[in-house]
Order: sequence, then structure tokens, then C-alpha cells
Amino acid sequence: AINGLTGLKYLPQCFDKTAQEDLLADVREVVAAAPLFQPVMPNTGKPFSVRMSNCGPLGWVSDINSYRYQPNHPETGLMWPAIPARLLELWKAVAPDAPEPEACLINFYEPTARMGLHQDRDEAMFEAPVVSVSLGDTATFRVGGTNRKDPTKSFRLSSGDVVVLGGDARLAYHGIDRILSGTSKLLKNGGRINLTLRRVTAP
Ligand code: MD3
Ligand code: FE
Repeated sequence: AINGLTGLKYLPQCFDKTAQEDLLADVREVVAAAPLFQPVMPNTGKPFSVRMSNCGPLGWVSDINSYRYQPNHPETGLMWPAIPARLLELWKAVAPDAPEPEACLINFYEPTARMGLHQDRDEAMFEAPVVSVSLGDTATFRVGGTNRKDPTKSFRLSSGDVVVLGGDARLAYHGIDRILSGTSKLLKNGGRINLTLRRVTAP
């Protein structure tokens, strides 16, 4: 239980090298149909350093107006591609009691990208966990409590690791401090991919 968060389950090396390569091939297929876009912060228009895409019936987007989930890509207008079968299997294995995931957010981190401390609260269903899969270079991530001022701890997430954020961890503050360049050979040009599976609406 990291930071006393009993709902945080860390599954190191859940995916072996072959499974990581298979998953990466799935991600490349999704991104070929739904290209990575660069979201901006609502109001300020400040660009995120992370590029994103999604698969599933809903995808998370952020533009000058709001953060939200929507069924189509913000630039192509097309519906998001389906969530790959091996990710649906992962969800069934780690979240057997939750309804089907509706969104899989794909975050792509260049070596210099970061993600500031935040809570994931754009979903209407906090009862379902968020399930995270890391691919490529190792990241140092930071986890706090449910109040922004709670103390934080920093940990490493490496390629093939899975984290299940349920229960009291579902609304914990978290962020990515930095990418440790050259720690994985999975991505030819380096960088890191994080996949997060989410239930967005009540069933
Ligand atoms: C949640 N992504 O997309 S996921 C996001 O690695 C996001 O790209 C990060 O935060 C990423 O919203 C982190 C893994 C993670 C790890 C620990 C957590 C999520 C967590 C602890 C509490 C809540
Ligand atoms: Fe998050």
C-alpha cells in the first residue's frame, strides 16, 4: 500500500517482453487510425507536453473550452477505434466487478515531457478503477493523497508495469515528474507510452 492507499495495486512486469511488443503493435494500429494530437489547457490554451490519442466508445480530450470525454477524434472527427482485445482481457482480470471500460487514453511522452500533479475526475463513475499500463522508457511518477497538500512519494514505472487505481487511490493526486531516457529498447526512438483504461459513465 503506497502512501497508505490500500486501493492502489502495483503489478510490476505484468506484461513480458513479447506481450509488450504485441501491445505496442495494437497501439500503433490505433494511432494509425486516430493520430496523436496535442491537447491544450482550458482557458489558457497552454499546450500539454504529452501527446494523446484514445480508443473505445469515448475518448478524453482537452481544448481551450474544457476537459471532456467525446466519441470522436478532435481533429479527424472520426469515432475512436475499438479497445484492443488484450486490454479488455487485462481489465477483466484486474477489475472483474467493474462494468466494461469505455475509454482507453493513450499518452505519449517525449523524453522531456511531464504531467503535473492532478486528480482524474472527469469520469462520472469513481467506483470503477483506472487501470494503467506503461510501455517504453521508465518514468518517475509521484503519488499523494486525496488533498493537493497531502505529502507525496515518488516511484518508478517501467515497461510492462500495470497499476490499478481503485478505492481510496482512485482520487489520489498523481503526476509524472520525468522520463528516464534510454531505459527501454521497446520504442525505437525512445519515449514512453501510458495507456489508461477507464469507465466513464454509470452502466
Ligand atoms: C492515479 N497518466 O492520463 S497513470 C492520466 O503515466 C495520467 O501517463 C499518468 O495520470 C501516466 O491521467 C499516470 C498511472 C498512475 C499511477 C499512480 C496513480 C495513476 C494514478 C496514483 C493515484 C491515482
Ligand atoms: Fe491521471
